[in-house]
Amino acid sequence: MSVSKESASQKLSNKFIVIEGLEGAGKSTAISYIGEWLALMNMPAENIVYTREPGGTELAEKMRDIVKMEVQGETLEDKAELLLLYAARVQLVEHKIKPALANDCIVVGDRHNYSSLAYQGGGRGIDLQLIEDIKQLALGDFKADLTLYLDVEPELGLSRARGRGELDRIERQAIDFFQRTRSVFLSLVEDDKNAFTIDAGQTPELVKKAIFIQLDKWLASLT
Ligand code: T5A
Repeated sequence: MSVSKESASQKLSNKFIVIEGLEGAGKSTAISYIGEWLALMNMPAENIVYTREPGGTELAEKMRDIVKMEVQGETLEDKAELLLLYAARVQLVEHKIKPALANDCIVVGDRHNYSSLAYQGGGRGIDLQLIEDIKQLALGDFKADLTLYLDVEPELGLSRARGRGELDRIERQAIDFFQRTRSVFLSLVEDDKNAFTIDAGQTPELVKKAIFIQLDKWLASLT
C-alpha cells in the first residue's frame, strides 16, 4: 500500500465505517478484523469507537430490548418497530457517533441505516420512500463513509446464528423475509459508490482477506 501509516491514521480520523449483513453473516467477526487492520494502520485504540444498532447508548439499548421483546397478546406493529429503530439511531448518532467523529475518532458500526431499508423495507414490505423520508427527518444527510455488506445466503446465515443460541423475534421470520431483506441490501450496495459487497459464505480467512483488500483500496482513495 502506498499510504504511509502516519498519514493513514490521519485519513481515517472522522470516518464512519459500517458493517451490514443478515444474521450470522459474520458482522461481529468482521468488526474484529477491522480492528486488526486499524491497528496495522497505527490507529490508536482510544481513537476507535465501536457501536451496534439498534443500541449503543443507554436509552438506545432500552429501545433495542423493546424491538427484540415478545409480549403475550400484543404484537409490535411494523411501523412502531421502524420508528423505534430510528429513535434508537438518533440517540446513537447524536450522543455517540457525531461526538466521536468530532473528536478525531474513527467509528466502526455494527449495522446502520441500510438495515432499516433492508429489513423493514424489504423484509416487512414498508414503502422504501417512506423509510427514506423518516431517515431524512431523523438524521438529515448523515451517512456512513464506507459500508461493507457481508453477503450470505439466508439459510447459511441463520444456521450459523442458530449455532450461537436461540433465535429472537426477528430471526424467527420465514426464509422469504430474509430473501427480500437480502435483495434490498444488494440493490442498496449496487447504487452506492461507498458501499461494497463481501462474499461472507467463504471461510473466515478469505472473508478477512477480502475485507483487508477493500479497506486498503478505500484508504488509498481517501484524499
Ligand atoms: N434490525 C436491526 C432491523 O430489523 N432493522 C434495523 O434497522 C436494525 C439496525 C439485530 C436485529 O435487529 C434487526 C436485524 C437483527 O435481526 P443482533 O442481535 O444485533 O440483532 O443480530 P445480528 O446483527 O444479526 O448479529 P449476529 O450475531 O446474528 O450476526 P453476526 O454478527 O453477523 O455474526 P457473528 O460474527 O456473530 O457470527 C455468527 C456465527 O458464525 C460464525 C461465528 O463464529 C459465530 O459463531 N462465523 C462463521 N462461520 C463460518 N464461516 C464464516 N465466514 C463465519 N463468520 C462468522
